[in-house]
Amino acid sequence: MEQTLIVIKPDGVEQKLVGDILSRFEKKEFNILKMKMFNFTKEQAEELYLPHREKSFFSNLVLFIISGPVVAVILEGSTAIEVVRKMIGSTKSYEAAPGTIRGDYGLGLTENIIHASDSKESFERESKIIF
Ligand code: FUP
Repeated sequence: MEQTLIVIKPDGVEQKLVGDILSRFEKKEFNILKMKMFNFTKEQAEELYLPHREKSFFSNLVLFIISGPVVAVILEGSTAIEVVRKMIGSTKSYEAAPGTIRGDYGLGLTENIIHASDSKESFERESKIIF
């Protein structure tokens, strides 16, 4: 069994997608191990997106993720990291395949509904910031 972290971003919460998104992961047989709704502080957000600190979109990304409440969840299941990444879809929502979360709910890039850890190392680092 493997664990991964998802964060439903402020646009996902605003669009009332929390139930639908959690339902997808539950139907896929993931266990919900931890869950919390909260607002990121600027410091936490900068820490989360540290790997992107040199990118031009960094400050917009931080401003967006602190703009409203988010829901963070630790999921557990077989090859969770890879499967959850497949279920969320491509970073650019307008390119994400239909049937994926980003593919089904929006066209944004910075505002792309959901975050999911992309490796074991990211999961360890990111979940410590939040839980
Ligand atoms: P992902 O792992 O799919 O969330 O994507 P990345 O780690 O590459 O990017 C992290 C976040 O930065 C994405 F959720 C969206 C945002 N981003 C932008 O705002 N502009 C860009 O050009 C690329 C990414």
